[in-house]
Amino acid sequence: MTRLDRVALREIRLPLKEPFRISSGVVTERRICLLELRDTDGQTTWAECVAGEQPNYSAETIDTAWLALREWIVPRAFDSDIGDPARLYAVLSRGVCGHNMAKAAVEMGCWALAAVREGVSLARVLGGTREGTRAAIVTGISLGIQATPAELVERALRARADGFRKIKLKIAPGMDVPFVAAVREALGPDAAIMADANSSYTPADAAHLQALDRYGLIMIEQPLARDDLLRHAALQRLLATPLCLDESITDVDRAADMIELGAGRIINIKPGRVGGFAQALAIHDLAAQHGIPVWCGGMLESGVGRAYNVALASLPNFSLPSDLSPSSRYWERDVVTPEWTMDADGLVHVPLDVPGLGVAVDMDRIDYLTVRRQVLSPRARAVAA
Ligand code: OSB
Ligand code: MG
Repeated sequence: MTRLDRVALREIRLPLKEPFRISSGVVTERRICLLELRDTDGQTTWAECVAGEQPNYSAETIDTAWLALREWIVPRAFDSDIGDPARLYAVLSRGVCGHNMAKAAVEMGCWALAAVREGVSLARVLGGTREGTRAAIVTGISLGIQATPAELVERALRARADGFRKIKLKIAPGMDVPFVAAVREALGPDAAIMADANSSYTPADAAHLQALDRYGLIMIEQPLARDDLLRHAALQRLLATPLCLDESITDVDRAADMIELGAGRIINIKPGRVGGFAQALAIHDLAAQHGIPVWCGGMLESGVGRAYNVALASLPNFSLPSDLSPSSRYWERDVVTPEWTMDADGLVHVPLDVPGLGVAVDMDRIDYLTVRRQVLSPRARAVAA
């Protein structure tokens, strides 16, 4: 039996190089909750809770996650055998609705602890018996909404020159067709371009969204409300462009619903959004059975959260480029060594043969960025504030 022995929560503040704007809000500095986990074998690792500062992407925020971790999720984890991390999601979900990102932080940390105990990489643990683990991830970039099409084109050209293999444009009503048209015109017909609306349209916009069909987007991500699979299905029937769902897919059952309803043809898997790796793996496998491609989305993670996404994206059905940009796209300096890098072919290499996360945290950097800390232990829930 392996148990968690100590979980230390920290909030760090990491300024983005450039503000990141989506349809529902803008981020200039990431407030990130990091967890340091220790098990009863004395092994340690780090994890990241991907919740943002505002409840605009989902209901969770860093502050709700901190509360949920301290009050319900970490205490449940302390009472559980973490030897088989695949079983943890069900344990953490018993009597706790929602709070997927908070659950995921602990659950994924326990997968990393299992990797450390076994002396293998997280990617190997996740790959398990599946064939076709990738040694490198084909990477795309997610470009925030810009003031003008010209500014978006400038960033898209730079992204292509840097080697990114997919360019995602954030769109919103009033910031869509001319922006997409300008980027398509500048990059030419072969560039892999997609748009992400973050739920900013309604079914009344269907005719307007049909205008995007002529730009050859590889997909349109999450045009409608998060809990609206039915209307996504109706919209998909009106569009030639495949829909990809992000916010809507909160667990494997929602993925099954999407497939049955025809509400989308591609899934963006973010392990934080679905409560961790057990659900992410289930979605990956279900999608593979149905011929639905998946790719790994990002939540502007630090190098810690990125290690988890890189490991996940090494699975075989991650067949489209993932939003796993290198550290330098986001930060002046990341919190891990080595930092995450991308080569000129747009590949991020998976540290397949390094035990655990494959990167070390830079303790001095994390201490410098920390604004609050709370240590939780099975003996005394909150040891130090
Ligand atoms: O919808 O994919 C999204 C960031 C914050 C919230 C939602 C989304 C995003 C991104 C960022 O697109 C992608 C990245 O981390 O590079
Ligand atoms: Mg998205």
